[in-house]
Amino acid sequence: MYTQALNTNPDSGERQLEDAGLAARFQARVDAEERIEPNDWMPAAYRRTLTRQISQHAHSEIVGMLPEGNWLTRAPSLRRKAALLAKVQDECGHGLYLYAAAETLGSSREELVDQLLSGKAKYSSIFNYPTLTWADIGAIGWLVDGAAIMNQIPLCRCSYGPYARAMIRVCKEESFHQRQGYEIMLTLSRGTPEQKEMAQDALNRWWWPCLMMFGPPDAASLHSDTSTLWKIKRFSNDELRQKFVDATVPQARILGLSLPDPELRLDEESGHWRYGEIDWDEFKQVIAGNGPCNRERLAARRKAHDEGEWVREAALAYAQKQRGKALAA
Ligand code: FAQ
Repeated sequence: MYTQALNTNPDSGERQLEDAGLAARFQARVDAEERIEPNDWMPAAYRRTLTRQISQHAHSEIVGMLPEGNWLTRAPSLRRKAALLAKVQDECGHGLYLYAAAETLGSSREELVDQLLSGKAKYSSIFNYPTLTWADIGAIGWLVDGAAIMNQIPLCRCSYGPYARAMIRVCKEESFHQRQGYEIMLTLSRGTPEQKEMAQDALNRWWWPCLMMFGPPDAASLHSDTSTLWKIKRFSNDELRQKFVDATVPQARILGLSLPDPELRLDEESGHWRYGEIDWDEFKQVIAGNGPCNRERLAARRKAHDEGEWVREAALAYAQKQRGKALAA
């Protein structure tokens, strides 16, 4: 184990030599599939990239509650409402584990949340699309959670221990989310012609944004090379996108729904479903803050943050009081 305390005078040549040695040992540990833990020495860039990815992942879970929260009061039955409520609460829990994992890297929760609220930190592009009908809740569970699982299963083997461990529980819960979404789609697609049409319309609107969730094409990915070297990423953006398409096409067929891509075809040789061109301009617009709901989502988060200030203050005062009691005892 190499600790941060080994970093001495930042300007000395000795420090550089020491860092080179530490960096080599760090990489050897990663290559040997050892887990890196919070108190271990790690390169500053590894710490930065993990803080960025984990906190953006946390923000995605928290902002991701908003499109579905919109339907909690309008779920078509008590059973659907209970399942959706449980799902949205799980997402909140995922955000909390992930903020806690990011905090182990040295940034405070307040700093990370400020980055979201100020628009400096990103969150997943997918949550900037509106939920227009009940079928959108089915499409989110089936496709958005399906894409999230595809991306997150490999993160259970990420080199950073706290992130990898958080992902295990998150993935188990996402798998329930995916099934609740698919079941909604199955019910609608076997229902009246209007219900089937509603399911098809939701699929048409969510399909392409879901493919964008995996990030830019490999050639345009900024962080993939280093994240792969450090075993944060185990598969590239395009590899995971392809796995998702291959898994989802047969599911759409069972539903009797068609994917909105005239170029979709099975490549017999490779066994992969080849898909048409993704609109990367739309992706860039959405991550630049100009998607259909970006402003609405951030405004909702800012309002919740402001209105929750008294709760944070009260929780802090209570914790201080408890600590005082424990010290006095
Ligand atoms: N949206 O160099 P890369 C969920 C940014 S959780 C927005 O390829 P990287 C659960 C990227 O940050 C969904 N920005 O980046 C749920 C970078 O910008 P930066 C969230 C995106 O990190 C379900 C720039 O583009 N999941 O859905 C997106 O190596 C239902 C260059 O990209 C995670 O966060 C995007 N889609 O790979 C909740 C998983 N894609 O940071 C509610 C963890 C890329 O330099 C309801 N994250 N960018 O300013 C990851 O696996 C990776 O961060 C990737 C991106 C694969 C997302």
